[in-house]
Amino acid sequence: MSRSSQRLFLALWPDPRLRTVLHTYAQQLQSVFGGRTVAKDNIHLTLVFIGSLSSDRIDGLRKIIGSLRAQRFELDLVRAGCWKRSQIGWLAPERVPASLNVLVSQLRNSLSDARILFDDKPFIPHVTLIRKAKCKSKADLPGIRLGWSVHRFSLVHARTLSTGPVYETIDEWPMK
Ligand code: 2AM
Repeated sequence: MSRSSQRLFLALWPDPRLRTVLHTYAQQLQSVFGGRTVAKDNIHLTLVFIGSLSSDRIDGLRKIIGSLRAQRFELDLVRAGCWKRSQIGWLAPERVPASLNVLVSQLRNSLSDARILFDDKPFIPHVTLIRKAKCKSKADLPGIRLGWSVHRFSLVHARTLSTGPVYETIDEWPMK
């Protein structure tokens, strides 16, 4: 990737207190699924993965996204699971709030209008807590019930260092 482009995605970023709780769940998941836990500061829920975008288009992207109006919602993370193919252990809601689906649709439409490419696979909201998971039986998993009051979303720059991924928030927007 050239230095004049950045790898970007839009995400919900938990506040530090919730990240700590999520990281505790990550350790519980790890004892069942194996693999390695996602670093506490890296825990998030991806809304749209954009990938590489030329740096000179980022201000335009921020303007477009900043003009959207999004509604707050409550996200109840009550399901834990593991995807063998991607070797990911995750938490997810049982029911996807309508406002979350609306937000993702608005973001995708705005990106399409601006001719910005993104990963358009079906949106399956999940918080990745384990990578390189072995995905054994989840019979031993403790019950999970975690409430997340979502009132902002973020544009994030992803970099891969020798020590692992580093995510830097470029901008964030409140929800009404
Ligand atoms: P994951 O947690 O399910 O792996 C940064 O890479 C974030 O973007 C991760 O949360 C990752 O999801 C998500 N993502 C979604 N689509 C992606 C893609 N095509 N390539 C890389 N990351 C992707």
